[in-house]
Amino acid sequence: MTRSPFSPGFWRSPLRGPRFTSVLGLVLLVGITVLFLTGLVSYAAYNPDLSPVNDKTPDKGLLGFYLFSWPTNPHWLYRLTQGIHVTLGITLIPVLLAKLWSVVPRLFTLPPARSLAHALERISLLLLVGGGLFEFVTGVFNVQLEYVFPGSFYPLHFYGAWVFFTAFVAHAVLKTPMAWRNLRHLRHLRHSQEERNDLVSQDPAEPTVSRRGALWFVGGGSLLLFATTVGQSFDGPLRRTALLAPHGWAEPGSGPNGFQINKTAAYAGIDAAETSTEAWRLVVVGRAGTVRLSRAELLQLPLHSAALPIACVEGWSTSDQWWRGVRLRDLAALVGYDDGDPPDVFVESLQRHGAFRRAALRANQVADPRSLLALFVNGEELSPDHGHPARVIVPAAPGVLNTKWVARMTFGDL
Ligand SMILES: Nc1nc2c(c(=O)[nH]1)N[C@H]1C(S)=C(S)[C@@H](COP(=O)(O)O)O[C@H]1N2
Ligand SMILES: [Mo]
Repeated sequence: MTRSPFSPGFWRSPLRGPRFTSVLGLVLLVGITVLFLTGLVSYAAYNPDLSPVNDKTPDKGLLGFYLFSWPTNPHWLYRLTQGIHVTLGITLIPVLLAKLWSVVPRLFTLPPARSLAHALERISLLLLVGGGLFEFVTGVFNVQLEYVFPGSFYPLHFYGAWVFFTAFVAHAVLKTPMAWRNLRHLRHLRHSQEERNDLVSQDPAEPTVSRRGALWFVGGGSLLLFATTVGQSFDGPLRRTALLAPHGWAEPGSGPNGFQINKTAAYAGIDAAETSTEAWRLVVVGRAGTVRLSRAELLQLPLHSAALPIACVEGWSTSDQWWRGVRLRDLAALVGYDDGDPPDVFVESLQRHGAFRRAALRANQVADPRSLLALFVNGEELSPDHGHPARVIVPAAPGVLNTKWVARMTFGDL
């Protein structure tokens, strides 16, 4: 039988109906709201107002209305918010797909629009479905293979989120009351009432699975994705359960420096000759001038320790590591900011190419006594891959702001 998807008898699954769609819809209502909020928060955490360095979304205009100074407390803040964003996003994939499957007959309604209002509703659905798929696909690609989007993931995912969420709010306002009613009256919902719904096939095929079974199947899929992703936010044996996480497989080695590495020194093109004690100098610039420090001179400054994690935008994080080095605010004091009120800082690494070779930190991050230019980790010198001879580490900040192989720091309001 070759019926077209536009003909009423084409979609025959007996699972489709308001109940199935309502359950999935309500799960997404909560889940996508959390995704949107944690996403906005993640964007604020980059300090995009410290343009042009950190801002990967120029011309954001009004959409940056809510930006605020990302706090340094609690020190695991970004680890939590971004862990939730990525893990929840991946976990919701089966729910999103099942929801789309449950309403797919509506995609093929003819005529495409019965009235202006109907046309507008369908356009909003296009933004909703297109926007949703777009956000999930770009998100997964970024987590899995960052370089599919050379430098352009941020604007895509950021603007896409606003389009998607606007359509999502409109859809939720229109549909939530009905979805809620459908579920509250689950047991009392008359079969005859259900039948009037356009999602219910008038000529259903034989069921191969119950509705409840189908929901368990979707939930099981989500649970499986969750269980193979969440481990990337932890160390030790748990990390090895993160089969789906891109770094889940890579063994970061053992010993004090044996925690996850994002880009290796070889990848970043760091030349051992440049990082040797003889060659390397830290250049610090501020209103009082420029100071050049050798490693030996840095070691003469007061050294402090802080237990802080690395938490990447990709969702993975490490537990707290013991970093030891010079406070950023002490470095600010060397170049004219010794009044206890340090400014922003622009940090540049030895690396010549690549997106994350430089970053800007806000004054509140510089002022925190746990913010360090670290020389040691867990009692040992930094390894080349973790940023030897010196790297920035800031509490609660996204990993991307923790510049490795630091060569130059410029203090002053950005
Ligand atoms: N110079 C430089 N610093 C960098 C990066 C980089 O590519 N180059 N990557 C950043 C990112 S995205 C993260 S998550 C952390 C990872 O630090 P780790 O490799 O020590 O775990 O380093 C940050 N610092
Ligand atoms: Mo990162």
